[in-house]
Amino acid sequence: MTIKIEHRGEIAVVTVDNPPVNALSQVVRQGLLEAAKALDADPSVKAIVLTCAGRTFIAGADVGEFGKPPMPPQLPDLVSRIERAAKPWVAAIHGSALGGGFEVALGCRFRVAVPSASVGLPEVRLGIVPGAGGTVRLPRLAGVESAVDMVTTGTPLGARKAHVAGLIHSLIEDDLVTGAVSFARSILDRPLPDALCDRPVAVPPVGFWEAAERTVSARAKREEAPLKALACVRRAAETDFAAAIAFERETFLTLRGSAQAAALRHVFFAERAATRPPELAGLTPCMIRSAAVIGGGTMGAGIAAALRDAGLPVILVERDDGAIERGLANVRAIFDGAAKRGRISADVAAERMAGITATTDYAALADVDLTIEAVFEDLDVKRDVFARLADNCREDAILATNTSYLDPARIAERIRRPERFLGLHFFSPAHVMKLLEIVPTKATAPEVLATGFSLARMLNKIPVRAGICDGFIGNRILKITRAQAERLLLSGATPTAVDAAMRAFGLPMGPFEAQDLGGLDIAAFQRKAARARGEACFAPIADRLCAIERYGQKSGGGWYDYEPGDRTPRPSEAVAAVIAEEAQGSPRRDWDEDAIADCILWPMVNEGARILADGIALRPSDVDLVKIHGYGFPRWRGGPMHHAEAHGLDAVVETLRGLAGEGLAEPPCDRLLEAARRGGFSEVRR
Ligand code: 3H9
Repeated sequence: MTIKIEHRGEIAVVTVDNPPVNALSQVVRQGLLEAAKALDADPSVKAIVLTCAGRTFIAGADVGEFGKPPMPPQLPDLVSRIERAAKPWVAAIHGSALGGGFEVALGCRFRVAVPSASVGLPEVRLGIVPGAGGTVRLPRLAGVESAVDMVTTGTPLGARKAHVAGLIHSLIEDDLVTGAVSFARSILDRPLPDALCDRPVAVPPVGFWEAAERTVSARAKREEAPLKALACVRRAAETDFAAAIAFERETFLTLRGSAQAAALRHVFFAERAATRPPELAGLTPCMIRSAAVIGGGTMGAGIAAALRDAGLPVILVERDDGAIERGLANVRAIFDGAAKRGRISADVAAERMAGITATTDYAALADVDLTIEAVFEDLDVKRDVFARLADNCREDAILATNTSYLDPARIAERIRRPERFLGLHFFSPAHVMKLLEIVPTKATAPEVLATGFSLARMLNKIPVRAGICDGFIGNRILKITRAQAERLLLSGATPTAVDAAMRAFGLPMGPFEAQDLGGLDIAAFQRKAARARGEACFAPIADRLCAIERYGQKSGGGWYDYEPGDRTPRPSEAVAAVIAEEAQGSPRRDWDEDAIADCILWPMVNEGARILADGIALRPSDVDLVKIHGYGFPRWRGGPMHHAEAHGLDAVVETLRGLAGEGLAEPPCDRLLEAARRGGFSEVRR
């Protein structure tokens, strides 16, 4: 039974049981509406406790229903019915009361919660605004400032803070339902507070809305929902309850059908599917209770910090005492930075650091469950590390490499029990970036692969399985992006125009600014290695810039010039001269922002399709997650594959054919053509 009613004396306990997260699907709405009516009519009931079975309170509307025609009863009507019930409802919250779940709780006259619970209105993260009175009731309860903050960021509030802010009436330390029933009894002979719909909204100070609009629009960049959510709260403050509810509902319904909401829903489900790939269902991952990181450079230090953030004790291995000092300093800088920014306290920073032991002695790794190698990208150096790991670690310890370009299978060639080996490709800075490419070799045992996914969950990262090829999924596409960016320069665009177009598309920075920030030397080093393997690499201008030691910001100039101590990119005459020389004889054309974006994006999608055809990525949504979480592709565009589908694959194919005709891109690959014929990548199953 989805809705269960039980009587504890004069208190009725209504339990929602709709796994996994008690989403408000039609049957839940219907059941709650009927319960509200029945309990109003039952003279033995004086108050109602609303609680949920399983891991959480109601986590929101059923997002899976958003693409379908709405089915009655509507959530706003249910919330009003509970709010106007003849007897007081008490929401008893554990886990998360989110979105529609929190809106139901706001319809209840009282809210109690366990201290570990959280409440919030995360709708903007799905490209929508609350649609059942959240933006209208919350300012009446919490004040306009708090409501604006919660509604426009979507960030939930922990129960303790929510209690202080007056959103929760009481914290229940012991059994939630027992505590909630006692609470309900305690309010029976007291006058009831006004329902939220009957309360006024306190007027904010002069200039508040203008300041909020500036803050929200700067943060939202080109996302539509946060500013619309702000407009809803403003309407709640400036009109009566019914008019504000109508405005919110209209905004919700319009946004629900928007391209951004569709993209964000796609990402929402892709992220959840990524953590539990169906092909690994039923496998038991190995326990990870301790870890070691080999190499304390930027990557190694970031990985060590991520492991410590997840509570694992970490051994950091380096070559000598000097390298140990530098490695520890790198990790310390991460925790000190987090403490400075207020993300963690100084005590927590010290505790994280105390959990790291540094050594040069591989014998110290005799009992670790997991080792992650993050040393120099050189096959022999890495093989040497793994030979030592194999000699010193337990037979069942998992041995992982963080290589970004080398073939993990070749790194593992000589180790004993290669089934415990896999690639775990972190992105820099590893303690921040959400993406983890998990790269099994043919020998990797299924349980070891499954452990990669469970580790990602421990580290709060998005795992994506990648096959072995140059650059795996992400860097293979990055190579195409960079080549396209250079093709644009050779045919008449400037670095400034290309970067501006990609920022206008929604990327945090353009391809040339990004290279200047990261350093051109890293890619040059990789091209050198690739050419030594006999592979062709297209980077005529970047090669010339590296030859004159223009490596980016670190050398005072790269694609742009920089003034000392200033990171503002300035167009460079030296670079313009190199481009002009390299472009001699190439046909030139005019480029506007859209054409530039097409020339970069559609070849990325074409490569994504090839990656699928090669089995390097298993799902188009995996390619999307890689670009969003590893490379800053705008989440509200849904990733390149979703974006291409939403744009129309026929149009993508046509543009690619045009670019290929001008020598500016590869023609569409078979997989892309097939997807275009079938109307989407997901339809193409092998
Ligand atoms: C809304 O409420 C609009 C209203 O204002 C207006 C209406 C008129 N729907 O994350 P997990 C599934 S908008 C459907 O791994 P956790 C999820 O796909 C909504 N399904 O668990 C997964 O399925 P599977 C506002 C949902 O314990 C499974 O549940 N609410 C929904 O790590 C487990 O998910 C939100 O945005 C949903 N709403 O975290 C809250 N939510 O097992 C979104 C989850 O088949 N949800 N699923 O892969 C969350 O933030 C987390 O799920 C939560 C639990 C924190 C609750």
